Amino acid sequence: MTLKSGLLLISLLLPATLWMPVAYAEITEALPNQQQTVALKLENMTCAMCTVTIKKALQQVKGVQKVVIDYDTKTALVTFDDQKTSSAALIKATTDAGYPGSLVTSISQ
Ligand SMILES: [Cu+2]
Repeated sequence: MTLKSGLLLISLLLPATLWMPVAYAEITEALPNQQQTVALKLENMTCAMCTVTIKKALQQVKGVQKVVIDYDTKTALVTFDDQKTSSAALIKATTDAGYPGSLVTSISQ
């Protein structure tokens, strides 16, 4: 290998080694926590106690990390691990509790 081709090789490898820590950080951040947030529109909410019942029902679903219920808009914002549960399972949980739900939007994080 000549000195010239050696330098060329280093200049080719250098950008790759600079990129690697960045790519690696993205992978390690994304993998342990496959978080997803969905908004569910809920039926039958008539009083403040309903929000407590729905919140409890959603929190019992394995993989659910955060539940925020908005009584005024009759929606639940649920953050969950999509490796452990799904929006269909969340809807089943609220429906079983007496509050049929439907998916409004899916916000990936
Ligand atoms: Cu109620």
